[in-house]
Amino acid sequence: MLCFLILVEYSMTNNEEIAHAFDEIADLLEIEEANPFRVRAYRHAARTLRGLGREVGELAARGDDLTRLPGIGKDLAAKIEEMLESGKIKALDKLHKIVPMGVEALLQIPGLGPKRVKRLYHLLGIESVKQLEQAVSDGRVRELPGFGAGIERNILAALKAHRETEKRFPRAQVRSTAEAIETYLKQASGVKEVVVAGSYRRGRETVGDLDILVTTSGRTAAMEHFVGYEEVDEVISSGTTRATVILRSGLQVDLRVVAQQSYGAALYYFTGSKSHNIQVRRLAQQRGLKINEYGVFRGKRRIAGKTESSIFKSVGLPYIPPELREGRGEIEAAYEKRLPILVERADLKGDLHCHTTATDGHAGIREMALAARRHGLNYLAITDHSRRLAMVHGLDSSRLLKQADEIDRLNDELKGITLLKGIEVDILADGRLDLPDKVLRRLDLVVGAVHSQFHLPRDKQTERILRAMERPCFTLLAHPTGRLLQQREAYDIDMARIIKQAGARGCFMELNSQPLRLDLDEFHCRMAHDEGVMVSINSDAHAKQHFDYLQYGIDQARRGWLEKRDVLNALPLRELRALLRRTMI
Ligand code: DGT
Ligand code: CA
Ligand code: CA
Repeated sequence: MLCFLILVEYSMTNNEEIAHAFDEIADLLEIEEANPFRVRAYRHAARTLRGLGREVGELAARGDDLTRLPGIGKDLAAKIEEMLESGKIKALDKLHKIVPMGVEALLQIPGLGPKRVKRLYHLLGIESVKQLEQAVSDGRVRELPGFGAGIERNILAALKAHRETEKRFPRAQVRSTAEAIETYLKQASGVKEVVVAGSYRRGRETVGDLDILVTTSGRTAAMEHFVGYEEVDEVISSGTTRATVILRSGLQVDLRVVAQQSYGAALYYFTGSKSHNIQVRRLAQQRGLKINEYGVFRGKRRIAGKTESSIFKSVGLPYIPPELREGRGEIEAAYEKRLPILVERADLKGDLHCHTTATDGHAGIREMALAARRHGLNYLAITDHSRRLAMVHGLDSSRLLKQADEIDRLNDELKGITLLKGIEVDILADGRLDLPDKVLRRLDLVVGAVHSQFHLPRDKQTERILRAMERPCFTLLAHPTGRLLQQREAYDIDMARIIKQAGARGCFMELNSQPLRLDLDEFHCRMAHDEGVMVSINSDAHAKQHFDYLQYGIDQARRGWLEKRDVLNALPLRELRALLRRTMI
């Protein structure tokens, strides 16, 4: 709390940020058909601020009367002060709530100012980019006053560009590309460090483009080498210090070449996120420092920049891991020395979800066990599907019990890995489990999952899962939302309620590490962390090599602020067993 007060008290916003906020207010007021004089007043004030030649914060701190600036009345002076003090303006927050988000998004489309957006919204009821596309193709847009065929063409072109920039790639899908480019760039003469920064380094589940940073002694050699990469389809731009290309896969790659002494500053800057960077820049300003991609400066003197740690140190912060840099409270936490110590792959002692040839896996129990051991795991739960999933030959009671006997035999024989007896039991539409309690009780753990009826209404779907969690043997909820990145939406459930209930019931949530699942997502992980509900980071392996997926789960867990103590399968086997016994009620 203390640090939060410090941030507020010294928050130093620059003229451009206030001008930008005023322009936003003007746009939204205009869309809301407010008094044109008010709209104009905000625009005028924004112009004044941009042309001021010195920071308005300095004037305010000196006690100058801001109403003496051209176009700034009492009301606007108060808003400037509000922004200087708190970094935001309540009136703007209010407008954001009134104007639908999709309408605001229309403002981002080139050629659509507030006047045209207002007409689209009020005359045609358009509230999203998607609806705009439909209206254009229906020919409704060109009929509007102030539009016409020329504007329509511009909008179409802008919509096309918009669609392309919207395109994001699952991170796992670009990983091999990122690693191949890294290796390739290291072959250029004079290249020293190569690192992929941006959202990729922050471990986001999808990335918009790759941002690669290179330090080198000979700039042009690195650049020429880069644009000559065989996968490059189109060179968008290339200069001496930066280049942008599009690969054949459609993925954009930005390259920056920096001097060794700026490496830390550039790595820090291009890792982002933007909102994290802006918050740290404010801290720097409070200390009279300037921070950019070349370093941290007091006046003309560079005081930091060689390493990332030096950047954080210069603003009085400990090192913040990239996964946390989203401007979601990590700076306050760092200040108050309560940053989480994020879980690492090496913390995982076992895996509680995998399949074998008994159902839809590609390897037998023994092979899976040996593969898990090679991946450094001490225990592995065998959790094949239950009978309801007939197309994968799901296990009925008798096959399941036979499998349990086989596991007992293998445990006598195998060294360095312990198999646990489990099942991925289907949660039926009414919340019952697909196998009887008396059979489930014979297992070490019961993983419950939804595989059907994805479209139940929110309360029904939530109740269904809550009811399943009430079953006496229920251990953990697998892939809790069922989403598949860019392929299938999460089912509509009240995750806050489910996580709370897991806490009350003493059962657990899965973070499924399959690269297109990553389910729980980062927000849900953080919810679990906040509620003290343990998460099991599982591979859901269907083949020997799938234990590699655990790394993706770890990346996601770190974005969700999870620590070792939040992770069920970071427990040593003995402690895990004790806990599992307690969940059986
Ligand atoms: P993406 O590519 O959409 O998945 O997300 P990022 O975070 O990789 O964003 P990108 O590629 O646009 O920019 C890379 C980093 O560069 C970003 O995380 C922070 C930094 N950056 C870009 N634009 C700005 C800016 O306007 N202000 C500041 N402070 N940093 C920026
Ligand atoms: Ca990027
Ligand atoms: Ca970029």
